[in-house]
Amino acid sequence: MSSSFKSSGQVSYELRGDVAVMTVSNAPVNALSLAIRQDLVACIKQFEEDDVAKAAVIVGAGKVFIAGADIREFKRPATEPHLPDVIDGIEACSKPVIAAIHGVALGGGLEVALGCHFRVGVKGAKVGLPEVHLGIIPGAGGTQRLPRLAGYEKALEMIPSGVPIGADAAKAAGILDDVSDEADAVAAGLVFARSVIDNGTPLRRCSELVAPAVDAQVFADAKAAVAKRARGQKSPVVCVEAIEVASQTSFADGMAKEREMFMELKNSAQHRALAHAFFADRALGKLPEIEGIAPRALKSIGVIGGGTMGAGIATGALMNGLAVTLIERDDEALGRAKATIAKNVGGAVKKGKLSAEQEQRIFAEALSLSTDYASLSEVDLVVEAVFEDIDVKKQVFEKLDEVCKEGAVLATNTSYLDVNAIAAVTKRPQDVIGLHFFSPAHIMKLLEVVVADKTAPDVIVTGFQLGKIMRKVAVRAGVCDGFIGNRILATYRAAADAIVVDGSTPFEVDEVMLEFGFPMGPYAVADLAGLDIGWATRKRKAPTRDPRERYFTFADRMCEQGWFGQKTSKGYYVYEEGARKGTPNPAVLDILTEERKEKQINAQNLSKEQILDRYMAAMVNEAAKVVEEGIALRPLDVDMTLIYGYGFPRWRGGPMQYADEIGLEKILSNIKAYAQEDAYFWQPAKLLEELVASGRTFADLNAESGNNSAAKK
Ligand code: 3H9
Repeated sequence: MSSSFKSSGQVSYELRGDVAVMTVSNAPVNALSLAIRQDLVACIKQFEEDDVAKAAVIVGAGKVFIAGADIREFKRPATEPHLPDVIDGIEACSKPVIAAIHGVALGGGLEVALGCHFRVGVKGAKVGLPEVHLGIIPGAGGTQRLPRLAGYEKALEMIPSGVPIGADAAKAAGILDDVSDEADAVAAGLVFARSVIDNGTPLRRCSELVAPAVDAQVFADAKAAVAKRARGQKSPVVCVEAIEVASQTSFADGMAKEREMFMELKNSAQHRALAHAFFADRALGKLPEIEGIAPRALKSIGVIGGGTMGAGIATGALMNGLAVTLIERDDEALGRAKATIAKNVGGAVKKGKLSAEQEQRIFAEALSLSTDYASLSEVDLVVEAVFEDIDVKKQVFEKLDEVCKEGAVLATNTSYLDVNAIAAVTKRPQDVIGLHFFSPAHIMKLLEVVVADKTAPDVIVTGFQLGKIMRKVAVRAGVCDGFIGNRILATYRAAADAIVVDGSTPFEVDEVMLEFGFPMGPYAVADLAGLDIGWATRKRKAPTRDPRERYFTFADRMCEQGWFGQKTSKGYYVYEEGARKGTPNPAVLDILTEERKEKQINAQNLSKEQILDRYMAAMVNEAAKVVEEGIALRPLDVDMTLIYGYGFPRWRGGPMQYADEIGLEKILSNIKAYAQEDAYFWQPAKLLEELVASGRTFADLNAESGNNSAAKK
């Protein structure tokens, strides 16, 4: 007998002989929305009352089983039926319920499966509890059922890291009862259900299992390790605490405690920031100007210049399957470039990111080295990474215009020069774009796709496509000095220099930013990058410097003494031979005292909070100008640029998200107060003033752009 029952339509109920198949369909990832939760309750009731059905199989429609709770609903008050209750209902069922998993079962999706009496996966399926990446913990029994089923150590491995595991590993851990050879989840579930019915296998409820006891020290160690890794992020530590609760109390009490912990984190700024980052990641490539447009062919690329940057770009492309022709001026330079690439690729092999065969193929087949531009005649895209000088770059583009095939994309890796001026020397400005990689280019995630006035839409798409192939996070940027990232960096660095000259120390500023969540403070970063780089930029900009700008000399004084940072063992910090971490260089303080004396500055003693407020106000103000001018299309583009390229802590969501949390009114009033001291530097962004006047936020701007799925519904 076959009957069909449809509740609201999103979870269907269908009898296959004596097995009820419940199919969750909520494209694209079957997130557990209110409608799905209601339907699951209705389906379970139907199953209990169905005299024909002896077992039930829950499956997901489309590509995955269930990817978790619907994150978009977290902004709204929780509505019944709550997921933990839905899952308790499944587990309480008097007849066997089997989860048949394909694709992924993540978060609430795995929690649904853990509420079932049995779990079977098809090959390639993955299971995980990635809630920690959203600043929360599993909140529908994951922290209580998983340790009971798979043991505390497995739970401590999976939940605080959020990393999913494959079907075989899940079976080995006892999370899956079987990995099926069947082609699809329905077939796998039906086979499993048959054996359960025929064998009369007793129901196995995770809530009733008892995990082997572990020493309390295991939790203490896990907490310490996680806290060190998480540096300020709360959810990883709370994940450990919630698992520990499972070892201390009854299942019911553990569930109540888990709910409490989950709700507290769900209402936290860290969750809002990480959910924002989740949706922002997915919105980056969704741009009206390229919607529906296909990329150009992209199989081979050329790289001009084999220095650190060029060799890094070539490495990244080669590691991701592209053929690369690298151009240098002579054989010696080519030899150096090849050695750098070999070192980079060798490092990737050591880390297990690449196989020895892939390494061999790269040097046997994929990499060509040449001193002749004519070798670029057939490549699909060229990235120029030569010396940062507009005249040198223009000469390169004139040559590229002569030798490259029609339709080839011509990209410059400049970090601040005018891409329009570079495009203008070619007869094909529509094919010219900026592709700003960050060093080391085979490792750093960020890629600014810099769109010039005449860049064709399919060239923009091809820029994004290159980012995808090279596993970068590509952000669209407009043309200005420094694009999105370096322009904002220049401003907050200038604010830091003012803070330091006005009385604080570089070490205090670094400490504040480290505590904020950056991996390094700005002065430690400067030491790493090389102080000579900033020195060269200051000299370049000297002729055009506005006389109203406060100019600070301490960094120049340091460079004049040959202190270029780590590479000379001395900069803001002093480095022992081979050490990457230094100790404060006291001589810097003398140089600062000297500058204050010269400029008759009375040193002010700023608190940590005051330092942070100034630093962040400078960052947010410049970021607002970048959005106002259309250099970044949306605030979220700025946020992701700072997170992926500049070490901004993801759990704070980027500067614009941070500003929304602090309140734009407060940021603006701070800026106006600082302007009393330096009206030139602290000119408030018009956009910031407009938003404050209209009571809107940067999040509202993201939503108004229509391309941020977090704002949908
Ligand atoms: C949770 O479960 C809490 C519970 O413990 C407790 C509750 C009480 N919700 O990534 P994609 C959207 S928390 C809403 O591009 P892929 C996504 O925004 C959740 N929407 O595809 C995108 O929309 P758009 C724990 C979601 O194939 C579209 O789906 N679970 C959700 O590269 C396609 O996504 C997680 O953290 C969601 N849960 O990757 C898993 N998930 O097209 C989060 C996705 O409008 N999800 N969307 O931009 C993922 O890791 C990946 O999306 C997945 C697919 C691997 C599933």
